[in-house]
Amino acid sequence: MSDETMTTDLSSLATKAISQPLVTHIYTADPSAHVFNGAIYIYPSHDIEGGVPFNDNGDHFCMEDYHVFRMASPDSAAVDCGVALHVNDVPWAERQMWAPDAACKDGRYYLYFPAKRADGIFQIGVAVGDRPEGPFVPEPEAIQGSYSIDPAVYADDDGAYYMVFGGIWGGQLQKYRDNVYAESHEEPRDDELALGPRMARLSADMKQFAEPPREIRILDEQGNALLAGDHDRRYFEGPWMHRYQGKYYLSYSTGNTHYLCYATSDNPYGPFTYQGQILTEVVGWTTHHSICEVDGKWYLFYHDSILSGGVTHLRSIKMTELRYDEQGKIITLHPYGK
Ligand code: FUB
Repeated sequence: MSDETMTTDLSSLATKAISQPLVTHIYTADPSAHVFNGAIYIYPSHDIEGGVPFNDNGDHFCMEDYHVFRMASPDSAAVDCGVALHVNDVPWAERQMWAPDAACKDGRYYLYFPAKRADGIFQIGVAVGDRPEGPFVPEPEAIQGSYSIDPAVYADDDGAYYMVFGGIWGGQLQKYRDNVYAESHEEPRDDELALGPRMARLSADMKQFAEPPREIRILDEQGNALLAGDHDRRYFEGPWMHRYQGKYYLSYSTGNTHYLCYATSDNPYGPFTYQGQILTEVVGWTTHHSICEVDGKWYLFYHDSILSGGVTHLRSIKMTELRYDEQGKIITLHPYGK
C-alpha cells in the first residue's frame, strides 16, 4: 500500500489483518526465517527513526544493527536474542544495514548483510558465528564482487549454497551491467528487458562468491522475458529462493507496485517463469518476505507498517501460513482480507 493511501483507517485494517506483529518492543522488517536446531530463527532488519529526511534512495532506512529472534514453534513468542552485529564493528561498512539473511554450514552460522561503504555504494558482507543467534564476527572486507542489496542464501539439496541478491532504485542494481558499475547506467526503458536479480554460488568457506554473479531472467507464460515497464510483475528487490515438490521458486517484491510475486524453474539459475502473486499490498511502501517450512507446513514471513501508524521505515515482522494448490501454485494472500 503506497504512502498516498495512508489516509486509510489503519485501525480497521489492523482489525482485519491476517496476522499480528511478532515483535512489538522494537521495529523490525525484511524477515529471513530458517529452522536451525529445531527452532525458527528470524533475521530481520532493525528499523529505527534516525531523523534522515525521506528520499527516493531510501536514506531514511538508516538502520545500524541486527537483532536475531528465536521461536520455539510457529505459535510461540519471538524471543529477542539481542544485538547480533552492529555497523560500528564492520570495518568496510558505514551505514544502512539493510535486509540480511543467514545460513548454516557444518555447525557454523553465517550472517549476510548489505550496507553502504563510506562512498555511498552498497556491498554485501558476511559475519560468522558459532550459534544461530550470534554474535557474529564480520569479515574485514565485503564479499569480493558483491554489490547492491538484499542477499538471500539458498542451501540446495546437493550441498551447494547460492546467494541471490539485488534491488533497483535505492538498492543501486540499475547501476550494474555484467557486474560492472557505471554511474551513467539507469533502470532500462519500459520496452527494454527488466533487470533480474543476481545469483552466485558461494565458496566452500561461505565467505566469497565461487563464480561471477549471473543475472536471473524471469519469463512470462509465453516464454518472453519480462520487460522493465511491466511494473506489476518485474523484479524490484527482496529475492528469496525455496524448493517445493522438486521445483525452484524465486519470489520477490515488485517494489513500486507493492506485490510479492513468484516464478518457478527446474534450474536454480533459471530462467524462471512468472506464476503469480503471493501477497497483495501491505501498509507501508516496502514489502519483503521469506518462505520457510516448519514441521511440514509452509509459512510466509513478511512485514507491514501498521504498528507505527503507517510510517514506511518503521515496520513490524509478521508470519502467516502459506498454502499451495494441487498444481504447486501458491494461493495468494490478502494481508487485510479481500
Ligand atoms: O529495509 C531496507 C530495504 O527496504 C530492504 O533492503 C528492501 O528490501 C526493502 O524492504
